Amino acid sequence: MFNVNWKRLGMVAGLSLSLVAAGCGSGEEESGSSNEGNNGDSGAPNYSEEMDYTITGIEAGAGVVSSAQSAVEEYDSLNGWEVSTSSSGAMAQELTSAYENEEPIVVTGWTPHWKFAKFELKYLEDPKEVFGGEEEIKTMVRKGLEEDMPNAHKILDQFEWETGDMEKVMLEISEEGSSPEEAAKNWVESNSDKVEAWTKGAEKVDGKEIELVYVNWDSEIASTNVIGHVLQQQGFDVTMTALDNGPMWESVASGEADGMVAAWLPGTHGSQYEDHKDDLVDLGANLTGAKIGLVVPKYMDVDSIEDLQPAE
Ligand code: PBE
Repeated sequence: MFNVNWKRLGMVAGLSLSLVAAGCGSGEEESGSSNEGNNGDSGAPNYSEEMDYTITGIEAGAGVVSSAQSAVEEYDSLNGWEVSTSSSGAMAQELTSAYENEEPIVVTGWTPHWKFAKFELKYLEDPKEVFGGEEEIKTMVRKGLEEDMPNAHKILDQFEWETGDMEKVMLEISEEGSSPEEAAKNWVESNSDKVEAWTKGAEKVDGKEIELVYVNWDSEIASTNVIGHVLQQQGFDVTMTALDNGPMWESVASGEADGMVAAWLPGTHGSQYEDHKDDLVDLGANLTGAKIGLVVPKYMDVDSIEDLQPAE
C-alpha cells in the first residue's frame, strides 16, 4: 500500500516537493498522502474512488459501451476502471439519483438525449478521440425492399429530422410520462410540414406488413415510433421490434426485418456496418449532429477524461 502510493506519487507530473514532504512528515499516509498525490496540481477532488472506478454504462452491445471500454484501455487515468453494463433506463435512474444527491457519476452518454434538458451535464474532453467526432444517424433497409414495398422505401428514404425534433419526443416521454406511441402521434400531428415531405410521392397502401427493428435507447424509441406512426398512417401494418444492437443489424442484413433508423455512424456502429454493409441498403442520414462520450454533472470539477484518477 505504502509502496504503491509512493510509486504513484512519483508518477504524478508537477507534484510539488512540499506536498510530498508534508505527506511524509504528517504521519497520515492513509488520509493524507494518497489523496494529495492523486490531486496533483489540478486541485480536483478524488471523485474516482467515490465512484468505485466505475463508468455507469448501458446495454452491453451499445457502441458507446465498447468505446468506453476502449477508453479504459487507452487512458492511463482510467487504469483499473470498469464499465458497468445494464440498460439505458438503469443508467438514467442512477444518473438521476446521483444528481439529486450531488454525488459524482460518469455515464456513457449521447446526444440527442433528454438528460441534457433535465440536468446540467457536460461531456468530458476526449483528447485521444476514442469516442470519435460528430455522428450521423442513418436509415438502413434490407435488400429488395425497394422492389417489394416501394412506398415504404420512399418514406424511409425521405425521413429526416433534427436534434430538436427528436428531443421533443424524448422529453414528452421522460417528463410528461407519455407513452412512446402517444408522444410520436403528438409530434406527427404538430409537424405536418415535415411529415408531408417524408410521404411526398408515396401512395397509401392497405395493411401491408412491415417490420422495423430498433434498440431500447431513448433516442431510437423516439425515432422508430415516429416513423412507425407515419407508416401506419399510410396504411401499413407496422411491427416495431426491440432487439440488442448486434441482432438489430443482423436482422436487417439477413432480410428478416425490413429496416431500421438507428445506425450511428461513422464511429458508434462502425464495426457492425463493416460486417453487414454488403447486405444492406444505406438510405443515408435521418439526423446529423449526434455525439457520444463520457458525461458527468457540471458540479463535478473535472473537464477531461485525463482528470480522472486510476485505481490503486
Ligand atoms: N447510443 C444511442 C447507441 C446508439 C444510439 C449512443 C446509446 C450506441 O451506443 O450504440
